[in-house]
Amino acid sequence: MANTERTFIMIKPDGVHRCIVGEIIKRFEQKGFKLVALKMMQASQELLETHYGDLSSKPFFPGLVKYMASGPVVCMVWEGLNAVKTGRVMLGETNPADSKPGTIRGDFCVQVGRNICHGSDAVESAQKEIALWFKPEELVAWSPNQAPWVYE
Ligand code: DAT
Ligand code: MG
Repeated sequence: MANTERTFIMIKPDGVHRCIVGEIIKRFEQKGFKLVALKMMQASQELLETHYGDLSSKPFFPGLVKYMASGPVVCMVWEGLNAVKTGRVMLGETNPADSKPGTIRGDFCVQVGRNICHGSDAVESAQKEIALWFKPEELVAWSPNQAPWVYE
Protein backbone atom coordinates (compact mmCIF):
# COMPACT_ATOMS: atom_id res chain seq x y z
CA MET A 1 0.00 0.00 0.00
CA ALA A 2 2.88 2.39 0.73
CA ASN A 3 3.64 2.34 -2.99
CA THR A 4 0.49 4.39 -3.48
CA GLU A 5 1.54 7.30 -1.27
CA ARG A 6 0.75 10.55 -3.05
CA THR A 7 2.26 14.02 -2.92
CA PHE A 8 1.22 17.37 -4.34
CA ILE A 9 3.98 19.03 -6.36
CA MET A 10 3.48 22.49 -7.86
CA ILE A 11 5.74 24.47 -10.15
CA LYS A 12 5.48 28.11 -9.11
CA PRO A 13 5.18 31.07 -11.55
CA ASP A 14 8.96 31.62 -11.58
CA GLY A 15 9.51 27.98 -12.55
CA VAL A 16 7.04 28.39 -15.41
CA HIS A 17 8.52 31.70 -16.63
CA ARG A 18 12.02 30.30 -16.40
CA CYS A 19 11.07 27.23 -18.48
CA ILE A 20 11.96 24.65 -15.83
CA VAL A 21 8.61 22.83 -16.09
CA GLY A 22 9.93 20.00 -18.25
CA GLU A 23 13.05 19.56 -16.13
CA ILE A 24 11.02 19.18 -12.92
CA ILE A 25 8.55 16.73 -14.50
CA LYS A 26 11.51 14.81 -15.95
CA ARG A 27 13.10 14.33 -12.54
CA PHE A 28 9.94 12.88 -10.99
CA GLU A 29 9.36 10.65 -14.02
CA GLN A 30 12.91 9.38 -14.09
CA LYS A 31 12.88 8.69 -10.36
CA GLY A 32 10.14 6.14 -10.98
CA PHE A 33 7.16 7.96 -9.55
CA LYS A 34 3.79 7.70 -11.26
CA LEU A 35 2.07 10.82 -12.59
CA VAL A 36 -1.53 10.79 -11.38
CA ALA A 37 -2.69 14.31 -12.26
CA LEU A 38 -1.34 17.36 -14.07
CA LYS A 39 -2.73 20.78 -14.94
CA MET A 40 -1.61 24.33 -15.64
CA MET A 41 -3.73 27.08 -14.15
CA GLN A 42 -3.87 30.63 -12.88
CA ALA A 43 -4.48 30.25 -9.14
CA SER A 44 -6.83 32.70 -7.45
CA GLN A 45 -5.76 34.72 -4.43
CA GLU A 46 -8.41 32.89 -2.38
CA LEU A 47 -7.08 29.44 -3.33
CA LEU A 48 -3.52 30.50 -2.52
CA GLU A 49 -4.55 31.96 0.84
CA THR A 50 -6.16 28.62 1.69
CA HIS A 51 -3.17 26.63 0.44
CA TYR A 52 -0.74 28.70 2.54
CA GLY A 53 -3.21 29.21 5.43
CA ASP A 54 -0.70 27.93 8.02
CA LEU A 55 1.63 30.81 7.11
CA SER A 56 -0.98 33.60 7.22
CA SER A 57 0.63 35.28 10.26
CA LYS A 58 4.11 35.40 8.68
CA PRO A 59 5.42 38.77 7.52
CA PHE A 60 6.17 37.35 4.06
CA PHE A 61 2.60 36.00 3.58
CA PRO A 62 1.19 38.89 1.45
CA GLY A 63 4.26 38.84 -0.79
CA LEU A 64 4.07 35.05 -1.06
CA VAL A 65 0.44 35.12 -2.21
CA LYS A 66 1.14 37.98 -4.65
CA TYR A 67 4.08 36.09 -6.17
CA MET A 68 2.10 32.85 -6.43
CA ALA A 69 -0.78 34.70 -8.15
CA SER A 70 1.55 36.62 -10.50
CA GLY A 71 1.49 33.94 -13.20
CA PRO A 72 0.49 30.39 -14.00
CA VAL A 73 1.38 27.38 -11.89
CA VAL A 74 1.68 23.73 -12.91
CA CYS A 75 0.02 21.39 -10.42
CA MET A 76 0.79 17.69 -10.20
CA VAL A 77 0.09 14.63 -8.13
CA TRP A 78 2.90 12.06 -8.04
CA GLU A 79 2.55 8.61 -6.49
CA GLY A 80 5.02 6.06 -5.18
CA LEU A 81 6.92 4.64 -2.22
CA ASN A 82 7.69 7.51 0.21
CA ALA A 83 6.56 10.01 -2.43
CA VAL A 84 6.07 12.80 0.14
CA LYS A 85 9.44 12.56 1.86
CA THR A 86 11.41 11.73 -1.25
CA GLY A 87 9.63 14.52 -3.13
CA ARG A 88 10.82 17.02 -0.52
CA VAL A 89 14.37 15.66 -0.77
CA MET A 90 14.23 16.09 -4.56
CA LEU A 91 13.04 19.71 -4.18
CA GLY A 92 15.74 20.63 -1.65
CA GLU A 93 15.53 22.95 1.35
CA THR A 94 13.00 25.81 1.51
CA ASN A 95 15.85 28.29 1.19
CA PRO A 96 17.78 27.53 -2.02
CA ALA A 97 20.94 28.77 -0.30
CA ASP A 98 20.72 25.68 1.94
CA SER A 99 19.76 23.30 -0.90
CA LYS A 100 22.38 20.85 -2.10
CA PRO A 101 23.45 20.68 -5.72
CA GLY A 102 21.46 17.91 -7.37
CA THR A 103 18.21 19.06 -5.83
CA ILE A 104 15.77 21.15 -7.88
CA ARG A 105 16.13 24.26 -5.70
CA GLY A 106 19.87 23.64 -5.35
CA ASP A 107 20.30 23.56 -9.11
CA PHE A 108 17.86 26.19 -10.39
CA CYS A 109 17.24 29.04 -7.94
CA VAL A 110 18.90 31.31 -5.38
CA GLN A 111 16.33 33.05 -3.15
CA VAL A 112 13.66 31.74 -0.75
CA GLY A 113 11.01 34.06 -2.20
CA ARG A 114 11.60 32.61 -5.69
CA ASN A 115 12.16 28.93 -4.96
CA ILE A 116 10.30 27.66 -8.08
CA CYS A 117 8.48 24.65 -6.62
CA HIS A 118 6.19 23.41 -3.87
CA GLY A 119 5.99 19.94 -2.35
CA SER A 120 3.74 18.62 0.42
CA ASP A 121 5.51 18.25 3.77
CA ALA A 122 3.53 15.28 5.19
CA VAL A 123 1.12 12.59 4.02
CA GLU A 124 -1.76 14.37 5.75
CA SER A 125 -1.03 17.75 4.19
CA ALA A 126 -0.57 16.05 0.81
CA GLN A 127 -4.09 14.63 1.05
CA LYS A 128 -5.48 18.06 1.96
CA GLU A 129 -3.58 19.80 -0.85
CA ILE A 130 -4.58 17.23 -3.47
CA ALA A 131 -8.25 17.69 -2.48
CA LEU A 132 -7.83 21.48 -2.56
CA TRP A 133 -6.23 21.70 -6.01
CA PHE A 134 -7.83 18.77 -7.86
CA LYS A 135 -11.32 17.40 -8.40
CA PRO A 136 -11.50 13.63 -7.75
CA GLU A 137 -12.15 12.98 -11.48
CA GLU A 138 -8.90 14.74 -12.38
CA LEU A 139 -6.91 11.99 -10.66
CA VAL A 140 -6.26 9.32 -13.27
CA ALA A 141 -6.30 5.61 -12.41
CA TRP A 142 -3.73 3.76 -14.52
CA SER A 143 -0.98 1.14 -14.19
CA PRO A 144 2.44 2.14 -15.55
CA ASN A 145 4.16 -0.61 -17.53
CA GLN A 146 7.36 0.13 -15.64
CA ALA A 147 5.90 -0.69 -12.19
CA PRO A 148 7.37 -4.24 -11.94
CA TRP A 149 10.79 -2.76 -12.78
CA VAL A 150 10.56 -0.03 -10.15
CA TYR A 151 9.24 -2.19 -7.31
CA GLU A 152 10.35 -5.75 -6.43
P1 DAT B 1 8.28 24.84 1.84
O1 DAT B 1 7.83 25.48 0.55
O2 DAT B 1 9.69 24.33 1.73
O3 DAT B 1 7.31 23.82 2.35
P2 DAT B 1 7.21 26.63 3.86
O4 DAT B 1 5.96 25.82 3.79
O5 DAT B 1 7.81 26.89 5.20
O6 DAT B 1 8.36 25.99 2.93
O7 DAT B 1 6.97 28.04 3.18
C1 DAT B 1 6.18 28.14 2.00
C2 DAT B 1 6.83 29.10 1.06
O8 DAT B 1 6.87 30.40 1.65
C3 DAT B 1 8.30 28.81 0.70
O9 DAT B 1 8.41 27.85 -0.33
C4 DAT B 1 8.79 30.14 0.31
C5 DAT B 1 8.03 31.08 1.22
N1 DAT B 1 8.85 31.43 2.38
C6 DAT B 1 9.12 30.64 3.45
N2 DAT B 1 9.91 31.27 4.32
C7 DAT B 1 10.15 32.50 3.79
C8 DAT B 1 10.87 33.65 4.20
N3 DAT B 1 11.56 33.65 5.36
N4 DAT B 1 10.89 34.72 3.38
C9 DAT B 1 10.21 34.73 2.21
N5 DAT B 1 9.49 33.69 1.77
C10 DAT B 1 9.45 32.60 2.55
MG1 MG C 1 5.39 24.03 3.05
